[in-house]
Amino acid sequence: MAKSTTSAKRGLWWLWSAIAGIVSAAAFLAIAELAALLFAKESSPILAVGAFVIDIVPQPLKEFAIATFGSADKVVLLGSLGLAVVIAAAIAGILQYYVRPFGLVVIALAGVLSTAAIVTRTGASALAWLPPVLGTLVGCAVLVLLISRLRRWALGREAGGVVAASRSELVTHPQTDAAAPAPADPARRDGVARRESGFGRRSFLTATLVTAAAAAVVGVGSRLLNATAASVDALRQELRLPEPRSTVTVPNGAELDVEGISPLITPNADFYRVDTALTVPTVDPSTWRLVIDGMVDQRVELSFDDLVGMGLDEYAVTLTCVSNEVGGGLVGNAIWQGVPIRDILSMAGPQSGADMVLSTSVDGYTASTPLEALTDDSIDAIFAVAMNGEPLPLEHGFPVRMVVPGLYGYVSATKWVTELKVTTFAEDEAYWTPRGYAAQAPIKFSSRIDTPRAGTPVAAGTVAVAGMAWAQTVGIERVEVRIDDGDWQSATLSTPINADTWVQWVLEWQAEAGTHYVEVRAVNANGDTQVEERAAIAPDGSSGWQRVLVTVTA
Ligand SMILES: Nc1nc2c(c(=O)[nH]1)N[C@H]1C(S)=C(S)[C@@H](COP(=O)(O)O)O[C@H]1N2
Ligand SMILES: [Mo]
Repeated sequence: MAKSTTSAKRGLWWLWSAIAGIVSAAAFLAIAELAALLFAKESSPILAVGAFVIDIVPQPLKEFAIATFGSADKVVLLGSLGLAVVIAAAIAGILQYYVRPFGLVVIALAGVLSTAAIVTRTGASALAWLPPVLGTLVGCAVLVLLISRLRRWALGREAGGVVAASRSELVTHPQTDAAAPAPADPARRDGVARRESGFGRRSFLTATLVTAAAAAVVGVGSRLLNATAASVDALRQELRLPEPRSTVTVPNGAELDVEGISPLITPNADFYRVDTALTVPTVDPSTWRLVIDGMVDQRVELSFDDLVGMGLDEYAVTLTCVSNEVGGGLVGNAIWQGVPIRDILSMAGPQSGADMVLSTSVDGYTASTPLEALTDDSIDAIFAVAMNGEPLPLEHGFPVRMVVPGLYGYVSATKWVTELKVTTFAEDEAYWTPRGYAAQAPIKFSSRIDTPRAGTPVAAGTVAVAGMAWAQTVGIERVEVRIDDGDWQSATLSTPINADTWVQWVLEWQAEAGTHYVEVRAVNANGDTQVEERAAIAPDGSSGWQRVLVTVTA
């Protein structure tokens, strides 16, 4: 016999399933926001769909909204959109409970619509589809999970009153159970049903609560971080740096006209990025401070305006990562604008006995740079504020980073830098030192073949073998190429910008059909030949000559 309380509770399943739908939508949005933060900033479904709706609202309705709500029109529009999302999510939950799998269909539809809204926006990146798609998958998974638990709860409860509850029936739809035969033993039947129901209720409520809380934390957190990044990006767009006092002249002949060779100046968008930051730090230049402390006569603290006010000069420097394998792409060349680090260190007055500068970034990353490399008049170590004519991109250290010619990035090129502590190698350790990398790491000079490439056959005849070579602070004197272990031949070099930048090289090769080894090595301006012996990237950088197997077709 169904008791009256049971029938009252029975009426609530639609409400619980509506809540499950709303929590699934929250999970969808939270994961999409998180993925947007990590992979594609512009892909927030909340904003993209909002913008889409604003775009498609008919003009008369827009005018009506503006007339009625004034400057709050967008808030009203987005509020209505939010309400529509909540209602649709509730309906999805109810549908999934009563007419499986139509709830999933509603979420998938929302996924398709938001993906379409996102990828069709101007400026959408290649990964723009990822956040809404991940969100859809997680939203669907949460909906299935919650509704199946709810069903278990409902089934046990209703079975306890009216119908059977055999294990196999617990996973079937409640509606179908009305037709099921009653079991022979009512006491056993009630016991099983109550246990199942109790378990179902607890697991449903726990999963709902935990998912709702996690979605709230992840979603709100990601949205805030995303919004901060967007606002710092806006500050960067508005930032007007003073004209540099001096500029870099790129000499004639600095860039060779060879198909497939890397550009002499690496565009910011193509510049390699290496850091430990999970999300790009966002630093407002107006609150940024640089502190010089430690073994100094006087602690120095500078604002961004103080730094830039010292006058900017241009420097061309090729950056190299210690993780760059022979022939690899973790090397790039840019024209930076900045202020010599030695000028600022001298304001603080390093004390005798100091031999290292520990630089720290806003996110706690540290690098150990020999004090010598930052004070030497002949080394252009700078605090850089601009990269290739624009303020540093956020991911390359906005608003201020270090650039030190001749040292691998991990011991010198601290991005989002905020502090320089003058200290000793004996006293302090940087981020990578206890992790298997050397405390001091000058760049091992090297050369790279850009063209031809292994796996891309070339036609027999004259083939341009070309690439890059770098020996920061020293300069490249010669690049040599040999084919199939033949004699070393001198390549033609581009005119270097300076000793801190890479040079391009090219050698015309009369290639005959077949497969051939093409090998390169550099000689630096001191007359040293690039080290032949292969070394791994740890602890202080790779070495060896790059050798490419090239297929030449007849
Ligand atoms: N704050 C911070 N700065 C950092 C790093 C980092 O992890 N965090 N990585 C360094 C390393 S290993 C290299 S090679 C260069 C890379 O600079 P880029 O990403 O602008 O090419 O940044 C250096 N500066
Ligand atoms: Mo690096």
